[in-house]
Amino acid sequence: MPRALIFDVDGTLAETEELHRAAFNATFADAGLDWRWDQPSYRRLLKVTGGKERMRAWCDERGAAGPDPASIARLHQAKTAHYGRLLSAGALQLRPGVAALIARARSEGLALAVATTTSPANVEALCRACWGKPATDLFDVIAAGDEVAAKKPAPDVYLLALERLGVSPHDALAFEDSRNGLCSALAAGLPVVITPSLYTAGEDFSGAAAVLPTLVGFWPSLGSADLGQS
Ligand code: XBP
Ligand code: MG
Repeated sequence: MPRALIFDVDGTLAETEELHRAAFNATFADAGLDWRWDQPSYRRLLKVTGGKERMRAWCDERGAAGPDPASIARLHQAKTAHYGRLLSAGALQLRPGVAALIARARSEGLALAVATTTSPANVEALCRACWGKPATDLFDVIAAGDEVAAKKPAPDVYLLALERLGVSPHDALAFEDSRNGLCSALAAGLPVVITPSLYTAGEDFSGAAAVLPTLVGFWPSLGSADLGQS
């Protein structure tokens, strides 16, 4: 039985990427840029984790010099504001099984953490939109992409979450939706449950402890080496 559950946010707690994409496109339009990310482009660009890194990759892909790092950071701040507004409009729901798993983990005394590429502001906005509660009411620890040297698939953000939780990887279980996230958690020594999402279905999930369509009915009752529906 794990002592802690560590959740990815985007694609795992909720299908957020279409809202992220809309927020990027609104930001580009506001800035007078002729950039527009359609679904096929975004699928390709999602292999690059992190919004600032994704914009830089887009410029590189087009062979354009693009904005300097400070301008990329300003565009990303504007994108975060758009994303927060879209979330607060209330259209997003948690993926099936997520709320029940987190509620049960809390009631049975497990520690709960987030290990995400996105910002603490976006985690807060999502928790308020989907649970009507601040993130700190739900999660003991939040580890975010800009707090670490290297984003997923590097292990850094999971190692930070483990350090803040004070548990070893063998006593924790990670929940992810993407290959980048899987590689990050595995490299930190964690067993990983995958629920593929809109943009990650069909990726290679070799090494996952389980690949499930949703977390409905999921409870790690037999220990992290033997994961199943209960
Ligand atoms: C998700 C991401 C994030 C979001 C955008 O990766 O890569 O970049 O798409 O968030 P994961 P920001 O689910 O593996 O953590 O724009 O705030 O970076
Ligand atoms: Mg994800």
